Amino acid sequence: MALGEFLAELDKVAADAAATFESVLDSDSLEAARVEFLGAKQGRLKAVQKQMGQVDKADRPAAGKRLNAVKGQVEAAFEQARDRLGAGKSNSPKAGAEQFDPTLPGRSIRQGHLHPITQTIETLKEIMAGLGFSIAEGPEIEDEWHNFEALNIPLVHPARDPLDNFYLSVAGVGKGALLLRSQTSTVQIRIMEKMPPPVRIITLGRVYRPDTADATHYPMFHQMEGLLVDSHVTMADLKSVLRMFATSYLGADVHIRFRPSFFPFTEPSVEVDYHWNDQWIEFGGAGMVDPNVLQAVGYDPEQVTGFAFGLGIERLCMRRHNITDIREFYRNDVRFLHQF
Ligand code: FA5
Repeated sequence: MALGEFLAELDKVAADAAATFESVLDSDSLEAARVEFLGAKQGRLKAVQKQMGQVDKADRPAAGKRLNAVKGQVEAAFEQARDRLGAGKSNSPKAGAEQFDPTLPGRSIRQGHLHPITQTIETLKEIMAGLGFSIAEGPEIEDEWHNFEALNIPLVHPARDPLDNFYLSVAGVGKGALLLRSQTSTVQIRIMEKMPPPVRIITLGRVYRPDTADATHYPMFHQMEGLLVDSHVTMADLKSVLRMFATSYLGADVHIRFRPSFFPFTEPSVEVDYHWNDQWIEFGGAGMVDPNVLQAVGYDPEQVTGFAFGLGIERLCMRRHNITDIREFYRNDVRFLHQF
């Protein structure tokens, strides 16, 4: 076989490969082209290579050199086509360039915002600051002294039942076993232990109870606790502060009522309800601080009296925003959360 004939054959394969790889539209046709030209057994380059043996011996080095050069070109054309399809992910060779249209309006970035309960906490703080209360804080992991004992809840009291609390299995470092606090009343004790009267604080935060979730209960929820201790504090003060708070947060037309109740750490005690959708719904507990509690923190019940309240923050937010199921707050559905 003459060298010229061999080279012509190679040129034909090179030209066909260049045209084919340039026009492949998708990964299937790319693979088909690869097999046609570069296939190890049946590929066209392989077929030309097999003819090398027929070329005159003297011309074989030149033929081999050219064969290698063409092979390099075809491989480069294949790689180029593969990169083009990979980058553009499109059937059109020029699509990668066409996809950027500077005249289209940009996509705006969705801005996040505070969770409705966090927003509610901020609003409640503002209202209570207006009534002269400052903010206090306390830990969510508590010892039995602050969660029960100092609050006049003795060891035998059913509120301490392991089935009604989230006790922790770690060894206690405080007074008694550790648990996730079941009420923010713990912070009353922590504050009174630290400072002498008068006290006028609120504290807002998470509390935990193994309650079954339903429309008005959740195992983790938030409370706002209030505590006012001074000389001559009366139940009338408690009722007017709660009424002022309720009308500020829920509107002047809200109806609230006080029902006699019992808490070990207040005497007398009440529960507070608001009226909503033809029902009375409880949103908090309150009362006059029991003298035993004042004594436990070293205050003199002959000198000072006080009131305390603990309100469910979710229940307040529900009434204000007309949310009928507490579970909405914790489903993490952005369609709900974005409304606030
Ligand atoms: C208490 O937690 C008392 N510490 C309140 C208190 C403070 C009384 C100071 C006297 C003096 P109670 O368990 O009723 O009380 O809860 C208070 C409020 O928390 C309820 O009225 C309700 O609004 C809310 N709450 C209670 N359990 C849940 C729950 N599982 N899910 C959502 N909110 C709840």
